[in-house]
Amino acid sequence: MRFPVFSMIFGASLLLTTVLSAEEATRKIVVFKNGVSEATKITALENFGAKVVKIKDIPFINAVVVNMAQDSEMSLSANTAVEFVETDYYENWLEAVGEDDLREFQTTIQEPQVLPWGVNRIDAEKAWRKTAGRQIRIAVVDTGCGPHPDLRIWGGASVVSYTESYSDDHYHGTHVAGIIAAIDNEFGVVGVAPRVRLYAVKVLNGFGSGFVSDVIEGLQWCVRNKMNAINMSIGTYMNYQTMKLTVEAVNRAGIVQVAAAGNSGGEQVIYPAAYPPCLAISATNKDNEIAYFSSTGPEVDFSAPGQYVFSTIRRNRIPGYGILSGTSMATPHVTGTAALIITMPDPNGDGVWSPAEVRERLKKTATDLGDEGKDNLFGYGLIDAQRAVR
Ligand SMILES: [Ca+2]
Ligand SMILES: [Ca+2]
Ligand SMILES: [Ca+2]
Repeated sequence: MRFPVFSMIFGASLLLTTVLSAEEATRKIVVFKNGVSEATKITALENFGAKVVKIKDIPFINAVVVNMAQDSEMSLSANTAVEFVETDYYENWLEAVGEDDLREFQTTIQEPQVLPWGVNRIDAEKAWRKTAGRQIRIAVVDTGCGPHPDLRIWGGASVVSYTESYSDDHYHGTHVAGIIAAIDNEFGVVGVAPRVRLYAVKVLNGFGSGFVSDVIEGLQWCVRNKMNAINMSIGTYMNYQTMKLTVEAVNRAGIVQVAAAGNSGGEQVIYPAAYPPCLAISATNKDNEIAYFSSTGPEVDFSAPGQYVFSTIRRNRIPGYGILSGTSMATPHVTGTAALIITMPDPNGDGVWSPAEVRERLKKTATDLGDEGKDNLFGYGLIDAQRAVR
């Protein structure tokens, strides 16, 4: 006879806590129209009563992230203050290259320092006579970076919910960071631009997953903290309007964005690389051929070494070194080269390298590969750091 009583109390408490069950609730990014006041935003959201729970603000694209019932999206979209509503999916932003993922992980100190083949191939070490990227601010938007004895990290941020730390609890971000900026010392490896100021922006968790709003928030941090260039060795097949708007706004802020074309092995470049403001990077192998895993397509701008790349690793809190393959590894070769370029006098003499000026310099100095001229595999060709700063 006690069962019905228990059931009634249980049912009542369900009603009191929230209307949303895990199945019904979905994270949505609500983008408001320009000029809409804070009060109007709150009213628009409050019209959904208990159904809307504010998660975070993204003033950068005039948006808030909310939890709301799936069936409320249509009515909220129709609100006059609202531009559009998009689902804030949680997904994996790293596409591992099957059997070529993390080889030869070593925790012993690598001595003496080695010049990784990719850094050597783009002749970055020959560019260092002129510049090693001093004072240029580079953000790695990824799983976090380090700590690692071969990386000097100047700062950063974590936008993931479970930690304030931008330390890497995966290994991807640390590997990418080493390709850009591993220190020129007696041990380990050396990056393309070893004197840059490296910033770790942690937008993905230890599984390489995150919400699109986390990536957007990370890019917002890059603008607020005046980065010169952003490395995005991350991507998705989803074409989020919010992500596109963000990439366009970052470009207007004058920040160079370099992104991985993807590891599908097919003709589909992932986002954000496929958005016009981003430099989309495909991967080459040691024979200057397109790597078998590299995504290709008309959106590819440049290619860079991406197979069997040796760099810094941090795994299970232990720093070391290891080999990874992917367009994720090609991308930081270009970001590092962009950093070298930005230290040089800019073409139109206004003292600032616009993203368009950087793109043009890379285009003029790349080594054409494959079919003559720009093509879907290599874009304008293989990056050449030495020529880029000549
Ligand atoms: Ca080193
Ligand atoms: Ca300029
Ligand atoms: Ca070509």
